[in-house]
Amino acid sequence: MSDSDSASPAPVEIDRPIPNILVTGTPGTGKTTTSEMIANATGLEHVNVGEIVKAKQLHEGYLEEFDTHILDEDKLLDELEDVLKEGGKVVDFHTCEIFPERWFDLVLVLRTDTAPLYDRMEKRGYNQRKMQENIECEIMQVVLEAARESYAPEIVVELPSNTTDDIESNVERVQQWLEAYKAQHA
Ligand code: DAT
Repeated sequence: MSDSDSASPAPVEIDRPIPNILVTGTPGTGKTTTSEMIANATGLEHVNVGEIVKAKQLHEGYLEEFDTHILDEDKLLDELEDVLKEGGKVVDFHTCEIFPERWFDLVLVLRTDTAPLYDRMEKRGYNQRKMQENIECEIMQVVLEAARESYAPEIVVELPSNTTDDIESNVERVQQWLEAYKAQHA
């Protein structure tokens, strides 16, 4: 299948002078670290969706077996709609398919090899079940496939996130992309 597969969504043209970027990927791939660095380098504002969900209780309880909160999607979308309408945000979340396509101008999907991903999750104290699920999710490229099904292929970019050098070069790529975007939308 090519990137221009006819089943993929067409690009949604929204004329925002400053773009919104979604940084997504399996937990532990480096979304928060990368988003913070993008924000520091560009002046865009980091929106950590996981933190908002917890702080504003946008969930319907906690699932102990999976060590995760059950997201209240409607409440979350209502909350974020206002935040994102001005543009200029770097949104960091492990799920990408729940958001309206029109919200984002660039979708970065971070990818990490099994060994470093395992180490990072172990350091975080994830239980075995959660680690195994996330490793499988990463190997099966679940988030990448979801991003490709939910957004126009030309705005979805897969980026390696195994080392700190990867983070630096990813941030540089975003800086270059942002300059081009701003020039086009000036
Ligand atoms: P996420 O937000 O995707 O769950 P994170 O940014 O919180 O991930 O990173 C988890 C841990 O892994 C954190 O200690 C920083 C480290 N890390 C993330 N990306 C990395 C990378 N590309 N190289 C080295 N360490 C990384």
